[in-house]
Amino acid sequence: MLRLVTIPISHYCEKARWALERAGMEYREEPHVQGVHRLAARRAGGGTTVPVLVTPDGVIGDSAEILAWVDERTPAERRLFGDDPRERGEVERLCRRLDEELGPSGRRLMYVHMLDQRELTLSFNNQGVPAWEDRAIRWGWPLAVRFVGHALEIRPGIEAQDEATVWREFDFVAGLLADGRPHLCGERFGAADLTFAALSAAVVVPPIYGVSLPQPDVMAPPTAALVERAREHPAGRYALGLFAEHRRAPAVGPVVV
Ligand SMILES: N[C@@H](CCC(=O)N[C@@H](CS)C(=O)NCC(=O)O)C(=O)O
Repeated sequence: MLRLVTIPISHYCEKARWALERAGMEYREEPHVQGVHRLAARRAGGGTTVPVLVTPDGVIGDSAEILAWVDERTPAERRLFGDDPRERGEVERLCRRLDEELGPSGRRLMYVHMLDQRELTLSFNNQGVPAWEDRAIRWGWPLAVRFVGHALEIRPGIEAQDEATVWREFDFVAGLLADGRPHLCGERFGAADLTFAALSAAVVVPPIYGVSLPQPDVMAPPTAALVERAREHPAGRYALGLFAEHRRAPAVGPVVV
């Protein structure tokens, strides 16, 4: 069976889960907390980031490559990428932009908010991870905060910069949709849509997701205000609509170990 090494809340991991489940591929998820994920990723044969997908063809340590691998094995009518090479190039360019801009900025922005809300973060961060990892991160919370701060290069004021990047990328996506197109790159739901929706999850915090996420009513007021603003943005509304329409309860779900 396919194995997917994850940090359960990670939006890059959500990209991989969504693609696998949409394609009806059975897989076993191996969720880990931040820090331990590096050991797990390496042990599985990947690099230092998750998701890592272990397949009979080899190990894939990048979410965009996982999408491509899954797509090659998906029936034509369900594929995320079209056949036309020029159109595919455009889709890949857009996905790369989202992976490089929206993904890291939205993630760091939300971490800055959530690391101040220890109890709330612990209530959803550790879903499905081994018991010792859950205990370790609770006990060593200050260390975990330092690890994440270092890994993400969090420094005072960085959240203002990240928030500006998030709104810029949301405006960019809303601009694409403004001509009335049903999806980001064509008539059908595709890789750009899945990538945008999954990566926007850091700020729109969808109620439908691979693991349950806390909703604004339990967040600190500045965090709740950020999420509400993202949800009201035309791009945020688009992302929530994609989750509602295309991220249904999977016929084949992950087997969490
Ligand atoms: N380009 C990679 C980025 C993945 C990524 O940044 N994953 C994060 C989790 S959201 C990670 O593992 N970060 C921890 C680290 O860098 O140690 C992909 O798309 O798979």
